[in-house]
Amino acid sequence: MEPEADEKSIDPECPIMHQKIYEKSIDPASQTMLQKAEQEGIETAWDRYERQLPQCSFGKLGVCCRNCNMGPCRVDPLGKKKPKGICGATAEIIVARNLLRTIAAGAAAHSDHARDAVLTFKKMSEGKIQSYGIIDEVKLLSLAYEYGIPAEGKSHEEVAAELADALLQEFGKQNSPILCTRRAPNSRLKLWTKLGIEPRGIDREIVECMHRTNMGVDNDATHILLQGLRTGLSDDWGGSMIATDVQDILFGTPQPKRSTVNLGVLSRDKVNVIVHGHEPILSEMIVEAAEDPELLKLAQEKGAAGINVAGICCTGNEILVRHGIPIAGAFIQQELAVITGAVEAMVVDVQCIMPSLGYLTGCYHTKLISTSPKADFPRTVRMEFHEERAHETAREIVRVAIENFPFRNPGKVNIPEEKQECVVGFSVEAILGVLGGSPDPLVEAVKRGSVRGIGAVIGCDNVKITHNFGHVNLVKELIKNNVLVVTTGCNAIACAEAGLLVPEASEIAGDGLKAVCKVLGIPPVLHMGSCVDTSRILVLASVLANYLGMDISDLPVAGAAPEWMSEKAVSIGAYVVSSGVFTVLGTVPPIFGSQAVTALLTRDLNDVVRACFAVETDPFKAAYLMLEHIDGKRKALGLDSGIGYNGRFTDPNRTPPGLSLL
Ligand code: SF4
Ligand code: MSK
Repeated sequence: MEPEADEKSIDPECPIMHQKIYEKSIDPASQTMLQKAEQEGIETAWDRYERQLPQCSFGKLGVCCRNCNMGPCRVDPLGKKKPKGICGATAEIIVARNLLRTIAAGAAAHSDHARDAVLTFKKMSEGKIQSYGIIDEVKLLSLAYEYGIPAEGKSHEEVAAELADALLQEFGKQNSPILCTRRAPNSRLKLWTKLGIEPRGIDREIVECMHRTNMGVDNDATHILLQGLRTGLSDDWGGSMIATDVQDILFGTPQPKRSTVNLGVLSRDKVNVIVHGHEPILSEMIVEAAEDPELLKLAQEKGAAGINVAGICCTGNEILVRHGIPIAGAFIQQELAVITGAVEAMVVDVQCIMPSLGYLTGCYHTKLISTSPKADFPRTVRMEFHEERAHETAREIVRVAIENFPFRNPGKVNIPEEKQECVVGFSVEAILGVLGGSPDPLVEAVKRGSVRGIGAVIGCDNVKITHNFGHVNLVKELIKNNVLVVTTGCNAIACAEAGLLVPEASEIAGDGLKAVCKVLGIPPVLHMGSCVDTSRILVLASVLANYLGMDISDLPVAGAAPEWMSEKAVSIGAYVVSSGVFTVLGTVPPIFGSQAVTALLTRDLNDVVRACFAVETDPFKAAYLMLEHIDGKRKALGLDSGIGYNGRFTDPNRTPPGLSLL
């Protein structure tokens, strides 16, 4: 494969192995920090990955089970030597059970995040905490309306209190369905009901997954996987959507704004405070504390020019899309940020935080501050965060960072130059606003073929694929072919780092998309928020489908997760496909130990939920698959599907997705 321009950014003078750094990341800022790590003898996730190789092939195929203590059992996927576990479980059963547990874990992470957001919302509405308030009153009232809560004659706080109780009930409903699913088109809702996968209470679905996969319970792969779809749906149309909505009420619904991303946002002369994790309940308070005049004065007294807050991962995305606070990097860059030697404090809450950070920060002056009652890590400064003392704790955290500034070792500081402008904050409300209040202009652009379709590209980074290679190349291929891209999570950060989140990026888009972006003044890639905000993408799909009177699966829309790694991404995959969107996975899920499960997920699901997965590690081929799918949907709608193809993948006789990996 010929390297593209953005792959050739290695310093030719670098004394260490160019190819190795090149294979780790295509991002120049990350490459600089990887060189620094090697020169300083600092270990990163890539080094630990190399030491893990070869990774266990049973694990990769999904055919190891330790669900009871007769095991662990590892079965032979070809059924020759050890075709069954001790209890008689086949590869098919084991792969399906493992997948169900993964979905449950991912859904639990998203929805427990949502639960905490609702509990904060409830305490705020009852006047028990002072640090939070109602910022988006329109969203409060519209959500109350959805939940059947009359607002007349009540204060906003009273409405919020009733709404909080209604939202909390969504977690524990025993038999009745959760309500956010009503945003989906009727056809989808009917299909879920017919299949018996309309989700009940979010907690109930997750617990049922654990029950079903307990030794000797559910042992039919299809039956097991249907519960996986239902649990995924309870995540998106329950947990994730609730988290997004409540956070919008508390902190504001994102609107387009400019900011900057990448390691170069760290400051040479200010106190650098990085917030990393997922919950804006904390990061919002850190942002406020960093503007406190008393703390700014203290920073000056310590020799700093100010206080610079930057994000990593999705808590970074939350404050980026709402306030334009810069992002220092995505998941895989968390260690690289510390390696700059310029971070006074890395403040973490939950999810996607590497336990390596405590050891790594010990090599620099950085303080790793863990804050969540649920999550601690080796070698942290523990400063537990509770909403009742939110302001005070945030101020104490920022004070610790300031006090640490004089201990920065200038000899160890190397902040990469690279920082990239971006425009972010495209909530569904913001997108409709850009369109003038109605989906019509976008629908018309799709009908004419100026916009071929919509690509939803999301998900993490993964050391198994060159950092940003999958994200950036897949998205570029899509926009070159006139597909408007919506993005969340670490894909959004990757796109921002590659300069794809500015209106000027439409210059590399196809002519149709370029013209639409210019008229609307938008980038060809729209940043919709954190990984939990993937719910916004399905709300947008529902708005379009409802507007057109069709199902989500009829739309020229395709999804992808080019570098996914988290269990949360598996839950997202389950709900996106169950909602009717064909989705390409860019790293290989542990399902190929069972041909039956693989065939179900990559083909037969089409007959069940009218969408399925593909697995394709080459981002150029993945883009081609998405375009093929989008064109197929266009054709079915009677729209022009002969728009042509402008890309790198040209092999029409490719092996069907996934099957080459069996
Ligand atoms: Fe082995 Fe069955 Fe126990 Fe799994 S549940 S560890 S396959 S005996
Ligand atoms: S942070 S879940 S690595 S998107 Fe949401 Fe990024 Fe994936 Fe974590």
